[in-house]
Amino acid sequence: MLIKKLQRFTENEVTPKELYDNSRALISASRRQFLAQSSTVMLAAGLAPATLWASDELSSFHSNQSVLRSELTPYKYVTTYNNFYEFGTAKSDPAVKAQTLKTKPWHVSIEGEVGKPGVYDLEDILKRQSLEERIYRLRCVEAWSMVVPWVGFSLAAFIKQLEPTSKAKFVEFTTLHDPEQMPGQRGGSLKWPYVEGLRMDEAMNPLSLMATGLYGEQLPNQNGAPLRLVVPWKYGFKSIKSIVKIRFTETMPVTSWNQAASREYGFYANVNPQVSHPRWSQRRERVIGASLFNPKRNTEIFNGYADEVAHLYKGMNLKEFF
Ligand SMILES: Nc1nc2c(c(=O)[nH]1)N[C@H]1C(S)=C(S)[C@@H](COP(=O)(O)O)O[C@H]1N2
Ligand SMILES: [Mo]
Repeated sequence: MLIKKLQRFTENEVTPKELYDNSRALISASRRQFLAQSSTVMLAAGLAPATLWASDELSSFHSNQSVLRSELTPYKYVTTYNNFYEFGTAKSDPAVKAQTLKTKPWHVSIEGEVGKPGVYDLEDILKRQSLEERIYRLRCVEAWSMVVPWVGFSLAAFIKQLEPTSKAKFVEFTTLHDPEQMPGQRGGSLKWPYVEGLRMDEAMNPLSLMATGLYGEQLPNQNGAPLRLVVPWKYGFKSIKSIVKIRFTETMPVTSWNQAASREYGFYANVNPQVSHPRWSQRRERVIGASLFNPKRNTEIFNGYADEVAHLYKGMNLKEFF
């Protein structure tokens, strides 16, 4: 297999140790909360490998992040209440069964309408990206939500480096297909591999994140290690995990959930309290990890990110294109 080496962004390299130390200041706030909320201090004390931080240029938070910070979902829930059907359909399955997934080495194949196709080593991809912490709400179509301090890099910046052609109208993402490692793929809960997609302008929106970590740590396997998408204004199923292929296409990708039940799961899947799932309402959401006395909140249009993304859908009937 041909493994392309990406050119380095900067000449003056900083050592992984320096990068890690610089990043500490940024993550200390979330880590403090993590310490407070984590049942085992040992977990929190475990240091993230230095390679998590590829750059010392960690950008500032989005405006709504200080509000969200007070609502962070405890690490314990973020990493034990998961959807990752490759490891089973129960929420508790991924945390147990994904531990043996081999995430190193990891390669990502870049294909289709793009100037720089090829199979890239994830380590080489990361050398060119600026990692940031971004606090986003993840809203599942099953009507629950959590707030997660993700670590990752801008999908838009990455796409620009890959030089898509003028024919690239959509981006398709594919998860690893390996039934030996992913027991859920031996059964037919979905058609494997898991595929998701975005329109090009959605992918280029500054909110779209390629996540490599959370809570200042490397991404746990159950959360989609070593590389997953996070699109905060869409239902959680768009945020595809353990990505091995990114393909630029002229036509709308055929996505797994849409293919499984097209009446229930649209391609756009924008969070919208006014458009019900055929079998249940999307008006309210259960806050994972919150106290029993405050179990639900009103779901917001575009999951609260309307200022940043509503313009992408101007003139579109959101009931038709759900
Ligand atoms: N490959 C893959 N990606 C996936 C899924 C999956 O089953 N397989 N589940 C999706 C769904 S439905 C949700 S809600 C989120 C859950 O992410 P989390 O477990 O990190 O909270 O992952 C999404 N990404
Ligand atoms: Mo979901």
